[in-house]
Amino acid sequence: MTVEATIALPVGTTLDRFIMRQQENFGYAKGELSQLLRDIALASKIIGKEINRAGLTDITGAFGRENVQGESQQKLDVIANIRFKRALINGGEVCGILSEEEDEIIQTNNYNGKYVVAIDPLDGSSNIDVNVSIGTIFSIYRRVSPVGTPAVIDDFMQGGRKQVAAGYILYGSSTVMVYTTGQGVNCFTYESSLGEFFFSHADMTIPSTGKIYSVNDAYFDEFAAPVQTFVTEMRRTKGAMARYIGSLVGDFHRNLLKGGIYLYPPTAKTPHGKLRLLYECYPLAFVIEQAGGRGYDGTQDILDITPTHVHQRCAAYLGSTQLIDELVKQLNCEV
Ligand code: P6P
Repeated sequence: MTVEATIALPVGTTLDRFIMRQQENFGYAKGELSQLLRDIALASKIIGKEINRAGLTDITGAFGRENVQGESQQKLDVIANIRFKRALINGGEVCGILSEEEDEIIQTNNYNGKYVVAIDPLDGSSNIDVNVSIGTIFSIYRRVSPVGTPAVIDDFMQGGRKQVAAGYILYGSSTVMVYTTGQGVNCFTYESSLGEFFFSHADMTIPSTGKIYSVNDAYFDEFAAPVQTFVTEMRRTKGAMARYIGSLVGDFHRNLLKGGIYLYPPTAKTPHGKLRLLYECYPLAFVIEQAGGRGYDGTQDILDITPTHVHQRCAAYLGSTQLIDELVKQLNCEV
């Protein structure tokens, strides 16, 4: 290493520089998707700052309204929704947004925007008040409606395999942005003193198996017998670890790094599953497949599900390929 490098260590590759370099791999790219990813990163920096100060400002707790899911909105759910909408509207690349927090698709009036975004602005927000990691999940499609017109529902209903990019931001012990454009999965860690995301994990790959299983044990008796058998087998695995923090992005990210499986099976309260297809399961299934894992809904790969409603839910099993394959075997032998 040269003297210069030892006395002035390189700080690393910023997200912006990485995106620009990746853009060169897309012949047709004119920078719109790059700008869109930067817009998402900008909003996440602002949200991350507000989350980290939540205890000092009056933005914890319930907002006093329910969202389209009938769930009590936390104040930070509303703030995150506003921040991401504003960043995407002002960025100009997006003609429409589907947000977990709003019933209808949001028209940005950027009729020339070539993309639409489906987003869960802040997932797991009930954990904010107890300082547990939370996250943003996003999914990006090229629009199918004509440029120069408003976004339409069909722009969002193309199916998981039509996503052009997807990922998440995890506001945890550090803030990381993980995303894929179909060329593998890369992770960027936020350096708040510089206000930049820096390239920290290249080409993330989930171990082909693992000992971690993430499921809400309180619902065990409501799970279908094959799922109960799978969980019981996991419990008996030597070195098995039950890890469930009630925050999807946190559980997903840990399992992506260490190997394991996240399960949200149908329950009595959520017979079709709890997680939402368009802005939770599709994007995370895209990431996990790109990282060499698998996302399954109990009958098919999540990315192959044909969407029927923008806020529809699905059962979700996300993780290491060998664990999902074992679960599939259990489910099929039930049939
Ligand atoms: P339960 C948060 O509401 C969420 O959507 C995910 O972040 C989390 O994994 C799951 O629900 C927790 O649900 O029913 O176990 O509390």
